[in-house]
Amino acid sequence: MDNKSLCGKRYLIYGAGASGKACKRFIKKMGGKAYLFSDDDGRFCPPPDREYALAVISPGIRPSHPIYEYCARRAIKTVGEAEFGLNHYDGEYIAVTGTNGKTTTTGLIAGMTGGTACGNFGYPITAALCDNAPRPLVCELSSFQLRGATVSPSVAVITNITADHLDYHGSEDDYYKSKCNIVSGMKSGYLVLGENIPPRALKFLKTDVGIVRCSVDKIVDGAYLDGGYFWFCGSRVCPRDYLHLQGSHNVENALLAIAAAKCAGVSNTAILDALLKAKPAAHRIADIGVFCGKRWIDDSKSTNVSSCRAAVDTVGGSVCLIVGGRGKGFEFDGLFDGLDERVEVIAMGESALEIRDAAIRAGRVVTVVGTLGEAVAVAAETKSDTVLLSPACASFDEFTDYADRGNKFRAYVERMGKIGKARIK
Ligand code: UMA
Repeated sequence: MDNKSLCGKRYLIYGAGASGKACKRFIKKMGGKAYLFSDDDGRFCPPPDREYALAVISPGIRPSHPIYEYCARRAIKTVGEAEFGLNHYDGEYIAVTGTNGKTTTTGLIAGMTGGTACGNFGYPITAALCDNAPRPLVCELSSFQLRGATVSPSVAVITNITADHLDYHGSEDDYYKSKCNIVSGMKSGYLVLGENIPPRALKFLKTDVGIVRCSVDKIVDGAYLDGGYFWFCGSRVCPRDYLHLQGSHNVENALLAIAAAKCAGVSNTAILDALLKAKPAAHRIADIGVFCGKRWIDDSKSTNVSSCRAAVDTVGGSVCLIVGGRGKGFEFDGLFDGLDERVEVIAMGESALEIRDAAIRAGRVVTVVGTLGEAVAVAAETKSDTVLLSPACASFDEFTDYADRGNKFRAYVERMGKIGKARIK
């Protein structure tokens, strides 16, 4: 790391969440001066005028936020916190993006390589640098973090792509382009590609690095499943049964992780050890237990239609699905497209009426409620074997984030179990 590069310089940081705070700590550690700002009561207050070497912007700050105009008028260059951190990291790193499966894949690769999962994973990259976290860094990068960024991992992974975060990106193409920036600075190394990447997104993928494929149902030049074993480029890696994470989407995640780890030179022993130890990410198809005669599952981490449908596919029997929250600019028709009759739907939150309209178009009926508490109470009265919270929406209409939503869901369910009736306020 080039310590001198930050020394004595002033940095404007915008966004006082995890990224902004970590970035401030990092800049100070590196001898720079950090000035941290954020909206006050939801309103932009222009930071005091000073000579800033650079403005480091947190990922949740939208491209339309006035801080960008503020910086443009003063000719202050802007950079995202993740790119800023990676620009000051002298080691090799693996980067993972995609619409779904990024967190699980990132965690698996970190386990296999003995490195540190960071970035959108919930541990800012600048925090990992401050903490001298074990290498290699395995960086989960969101479309927010990749928008306009140049990064150069030694191995890049794109798990899959379906349109998401359209409220932030403004168009599907902007979202696809941002995701494809994962290879923007790569001169060598490998790009591991999942199977589900639409041609409209692939056209933004301009790279000469080696492409490694992954497949659950055919033999490809990369990682695949065959005869009950995981394979990589014609060599057996380990039995598929070593993976205890539920669902076919997790087999895809494991293949992506195996491919990335093999590209990084990891041994089969380290790979199978990591697969054996893998635990599901928090709030991702997490079994809460049996209450009021039904199983309750927390999949609060699902914030789009495809992850919700993947969760539904992992649950057998009759299912009461709780969906809704803050929409992200996409349609909900995909939620009902071919949805099994064994699934009944409760729609909650800001997007409940939009979901109801999509259901009507598909000839289905949904129950509309206001809040998660009401949804839990209604779900408890249904005849379904399992209640699955898999919202396919952001959480910010009622909660601070998806973890808060998942924790409150568990608390409502456990409380209901204790009082023995479905009355939640
Ligand atoms: N703020 C403003 N004005 C705004 C928006 C935010 O002032 O218009 C300020 C507020 O002070 C607020 C702070 O910015 O406290 C929040 O910053 P942030 O939204 O960038 O969030 P961080 O706490 O820094 O967390 C971010 C990621 N959040 C987002 O991208 C929204 C976290 O991903 C990530 O784990 C963390 O950095 C560490 O890298 C979360 C996420 O929801 C899990 N990601 C999205 C997703 O996975 O779908 C992309």
